Amino acid sequence: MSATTTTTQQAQLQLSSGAINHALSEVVKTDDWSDFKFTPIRESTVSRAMTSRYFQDLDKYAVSDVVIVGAGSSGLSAAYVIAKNRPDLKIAILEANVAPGGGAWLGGQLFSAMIMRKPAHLFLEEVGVPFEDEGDYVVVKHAALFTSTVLSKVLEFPNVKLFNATAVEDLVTRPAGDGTEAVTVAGVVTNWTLVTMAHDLQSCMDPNVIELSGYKNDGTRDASKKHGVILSTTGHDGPFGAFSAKRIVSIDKNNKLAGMKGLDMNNAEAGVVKNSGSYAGVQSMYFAGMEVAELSGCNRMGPTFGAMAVSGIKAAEEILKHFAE
Ligand code: AHZ
Repeated sequence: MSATTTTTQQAQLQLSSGAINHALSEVVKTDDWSDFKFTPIRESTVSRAMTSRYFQDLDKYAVSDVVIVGAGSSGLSAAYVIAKNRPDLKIAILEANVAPGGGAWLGGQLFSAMIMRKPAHLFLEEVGVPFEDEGDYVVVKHAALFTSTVLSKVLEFPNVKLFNATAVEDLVTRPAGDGTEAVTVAGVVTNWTLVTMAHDLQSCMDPNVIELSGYKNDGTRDASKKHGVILSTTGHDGPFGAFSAKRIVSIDKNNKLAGMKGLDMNNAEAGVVKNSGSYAGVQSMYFAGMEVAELSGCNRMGPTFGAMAVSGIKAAEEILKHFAE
């Protein structure tokens, strides 16, 4: 404790007059806050505390083992499972929005409650989200409780970095090396979202990249290492949504974007889960969540979120198997 801190605290140490307990009770002993002070700080110290860490993270995650594109309910669920099982993997999450969470801050339309069909409630139990049990389905009292809980757990893992306000605007590709025209993904092309949205207004705002692990300087695979993977969970089509699905079908000549079908809860949730995971056409590419519906032509489910968590878990399991083999 610095001398200044001690002086500040001593000045504030007065006899407690009431029984109100809060985090500062030991520092502020009465309800008179007139002398309250913070420890001193230079403005530049605040800048450096943020920027040094951010640039260290950019450096550390310039080569990542798992790149998750999109921090909605499916991407965050997958991130949780991968980070929990493999603390040695570097996991970068890219989220175009300032606020991570995608559409899972509300249960549907403007309603608070989030519905999950069983057995997705087992994921809620694991991460510690309380719910009401309605028999075949469960209800979380507010979707924000699900999202904030999973998000907080994911961000606590030391091997996860969330880069928000950062859009993926292309994929890094390399020849698959099998003598055909096939390609593999080897990273993502990133930019500040506001720049991505304003490219037409600026003459040149070149992007940055995050490369997948397991490549040599000449761009060929290092056979002695496991190569990294991209998991795309950018949701259904929209201003940003279905980003990698749209890009990948323009790269993979053998596939077409099937397009999300109309709402059918029962078929949609099973369909998204079954079709989530690795993408057959392009090595190292995985999908989960509603982006799968666009890619594989599944129905949409509307406001039931079980398939988001479970497709994230399934894709995570396949990715974990890849790194375990
Ligand atoms: O901002 C997007 C959102 O947070 C982000 N994203 C999209 N494109 C991106 C890009 N770079 C970086 N190019 C990008 N981030 O991806 C996130 C997607 O979250 P989401 O909640 O939209 O998708 P999800 O598949 O995880 O959950 C979908 C929830 C839905 S939609 C639906 C229906 O319409 O019927 N039903 C459910 C349960």
